[in-house]
Amino acid sequence: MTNQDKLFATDEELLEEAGRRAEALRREIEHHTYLYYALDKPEISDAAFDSLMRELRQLEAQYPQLVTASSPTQRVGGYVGEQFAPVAHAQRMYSLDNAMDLEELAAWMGRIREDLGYLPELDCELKIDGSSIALTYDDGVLVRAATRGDGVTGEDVTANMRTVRDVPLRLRQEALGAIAAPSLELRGEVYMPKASFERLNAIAEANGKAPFANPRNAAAGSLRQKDPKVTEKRDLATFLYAIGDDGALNVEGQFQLLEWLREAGFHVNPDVMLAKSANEVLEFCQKVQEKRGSLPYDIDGVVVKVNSFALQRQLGFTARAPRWAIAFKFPPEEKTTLLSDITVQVGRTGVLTPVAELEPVAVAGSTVARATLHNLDEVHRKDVRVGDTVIVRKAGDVIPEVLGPVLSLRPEGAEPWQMPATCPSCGSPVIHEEGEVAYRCISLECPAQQQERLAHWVSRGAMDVDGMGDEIIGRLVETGRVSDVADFYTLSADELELLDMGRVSKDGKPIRLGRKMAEKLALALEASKGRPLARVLFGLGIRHVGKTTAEQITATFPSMEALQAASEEELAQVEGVGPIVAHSIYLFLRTPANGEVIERLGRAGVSLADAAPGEGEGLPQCLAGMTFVLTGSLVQSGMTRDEAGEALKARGAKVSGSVSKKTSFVVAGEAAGSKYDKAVALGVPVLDEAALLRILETNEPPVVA
Ligand code: 0OW
Repeated sequence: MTNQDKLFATDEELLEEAGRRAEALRREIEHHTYLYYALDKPEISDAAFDSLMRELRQLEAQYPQLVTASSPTQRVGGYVGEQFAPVAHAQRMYSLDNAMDLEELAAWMGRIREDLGYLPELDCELKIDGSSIALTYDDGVLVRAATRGDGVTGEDVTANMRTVRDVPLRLRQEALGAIAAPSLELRGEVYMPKASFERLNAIAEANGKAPFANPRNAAAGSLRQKDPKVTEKRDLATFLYAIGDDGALNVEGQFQLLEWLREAGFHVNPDVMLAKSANEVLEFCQKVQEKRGSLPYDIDGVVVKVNSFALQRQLGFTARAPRWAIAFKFPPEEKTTLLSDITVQVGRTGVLTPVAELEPVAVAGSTVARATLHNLDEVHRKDVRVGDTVIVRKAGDVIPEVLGPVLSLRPEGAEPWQMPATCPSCGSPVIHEEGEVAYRCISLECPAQQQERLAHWVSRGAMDVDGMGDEIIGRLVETGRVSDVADFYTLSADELELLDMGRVSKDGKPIRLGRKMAEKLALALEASKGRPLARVLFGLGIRHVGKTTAEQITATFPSMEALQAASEEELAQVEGVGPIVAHSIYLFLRTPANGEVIERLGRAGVSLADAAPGEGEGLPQCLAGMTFVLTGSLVQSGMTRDEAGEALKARGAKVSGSVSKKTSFVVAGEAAGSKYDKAVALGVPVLDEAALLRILETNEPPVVA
């Protein structure tokens, strides 16, 4: 229709003309997408392609009724289904049995020859190292994409897969003739090309984010993004290689299926071969292994399939995989490099781990510069020494592993490696217990273990400092304000109030802990000072000393002083404590840094001895002759009513379970019940929780109003 014609055309004629134009543009855009992504043979420039897209978008904006779900403009955000909803696959998605070397591959071919009486044509394909995907097309239009999941049920990732440029939103017309069913489920691998992986990790590291370990993880992670716009930027790609129901298509075998998939507009891997003999298969595997490093995507082997679909049906499946296919896995790639040093990492539980520092070397697609050596026994078993040339490989294609030295290259005078005598993180002596593999640092002041030890100290089973969560501990550690558990007791509410939480508010001001939380924490720390000695012992995090053991020990040794004076033998006498636990306690208490922390705890007022029944162990008996009743929950201090009762008794009070005229005071926590009402009725003075804490803090009797 010329512009002249348009002047006289009716709206219907204009709409019809626009519809024809839109459809022509879509076909042209799909054609060039196919040439570029499926055949890797683009015929027009990106700029020309973009102008076709621009015209189509303008036309659809002018005539919104023309938009179709399969229009190339609808890739991002054009799907309204629920992301990650469970999807039942039309046919089960099997996994593959593995042949770990050429012998096992030859054995598999032997079994096929055995079962069929001859060796049939074998289709050989690269094993793409990505994430399995199933694409469903109804009447040639993409209606759903799902992950493999457990093979029976996957997750709906349609919105994300629509953004992957080489996935056709509708099948090419040329391929429709071979289709024998309205719905087709096609399978393949979605992967991230190596170049995109490197770029993505460079961006992640620049933003201080953790990099992906490998392209497979990156592809799987990109597929599960909530926002398809994020997935779109991840440069994902696909290779299609299977069909759910081979009866839905008029093709006789795998090789032909791959040709149809290409014809239909899919990206199919070009490295495929129809082998006529076992030798051809083995040669293919050899050749692919050699060129693996130069491919623009990760592969982890070769998939060999009986080509004929009829023979595949004859051979059938085992519980988890087809009998007519096998995955030949490449042996892990091995390289040699210099072991320039063996350093030691201190874990959060104090275990010392030797780490191999390597001259960086490319192994199986990524650079390896460090590898864990696990423990001293492993270092000696492999006999690797600083200065050695060592053999490195990726176990399971992910974790770098040092296999051992190239002895002929060992430098003169290289000595067997030893664990350091002192902890690299804090300098305390390193402990190695008989029969144990691990070497440890047991110092309370060890920076590497700080966060873990502090969090343990305040935890419910230990000193139970209500409200002292990991974030606050983290900030106290990061600001250098708290290094060990005794430092907790140098904190005041005023100081806690101003603690910088390391985040800024909308107007750019640093967010601080605040008054309310600061007071709560100060009270909770104060209350924690009265905990039984078993809690203190458990809170110190001594190896092999759990809650129960701690209680058993303090039943025999009711004070820290007695404990510190006890010999290993005396400790080992305690029921439930054997020589190993006794040794661990003995060593812990004799580590200078630990003695110092315990001493500071005592000075800060943390009770280091259990009150013998009735005796106030030095606390002023300011409540002698008074009877208290406790009701409600003491939320502010986090104390249980029993603990509050203990604390009152330790100051000479009697604690009763019921209110009478003889009751001196009722302490009412939150949600106090009938005892509160009775106290009011009888005119018994009622104290709130803050008043209780004041008594415990000042050791002054309450003033009767
Ligand atoms: N990763 C691949 C690949 C392939 C299988 C599918 C079902 C029975 C045979 O490149 N080229 N061909 C197949 O054919 N499977 C592959 O990968 C499988 C899918 C599930 C586990 C493996 O990754």
